[in-house]
Amino acid sequence: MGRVATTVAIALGANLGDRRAHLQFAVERLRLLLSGIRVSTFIDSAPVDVTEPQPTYLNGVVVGETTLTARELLDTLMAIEREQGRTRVTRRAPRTLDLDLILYGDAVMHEPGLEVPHPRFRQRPFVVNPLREIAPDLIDPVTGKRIDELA
Ligand code: PH2
Ligand code: MG
Ligand code: MG
Repeated sequence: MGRVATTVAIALGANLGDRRAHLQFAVERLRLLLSGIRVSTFIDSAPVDVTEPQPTYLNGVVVGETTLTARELLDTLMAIEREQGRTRVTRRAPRTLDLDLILYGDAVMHEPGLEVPHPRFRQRPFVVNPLREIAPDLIDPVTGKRIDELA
């Protein structure tokens, strides 16, 4: 009995070291994990919601299909972050690689460490704009809107 594949959106961010290499590393890992992968353009983005000045982010979004559960996918994303040298010093500290689960099909989940849709993604152009580029017709299950209606 196979699990049904779920369409997921993952936001990529880096603002330490070779940012493009870090995002490319993540994309290679995600190619092994997801089927039908779509990768957005990477964009420079000024840090938002940070207390101290930080380097500019490079951000992008990947969309694909997985048979992993949301929790399994989240654990795998964190393992990829660690592989790329991510340490968790303080919340929202500069980082080599950040992989955030934005959408997991039409699931709405509020569990410790696992909130989908990502609660702030609608206000974040560095997520919504790359997502619109590759998947304008995905539906945000909270607002019921298409991504290109959010942007
Ligand atoms: N990530 C944050 C906080 N602020 N700002 C930009 N521009 N890009 C990010 O990826 C980002 C941020 C926390 O994960
Ligand atoms: Mg983040
Ligand atoms: Mg994160």
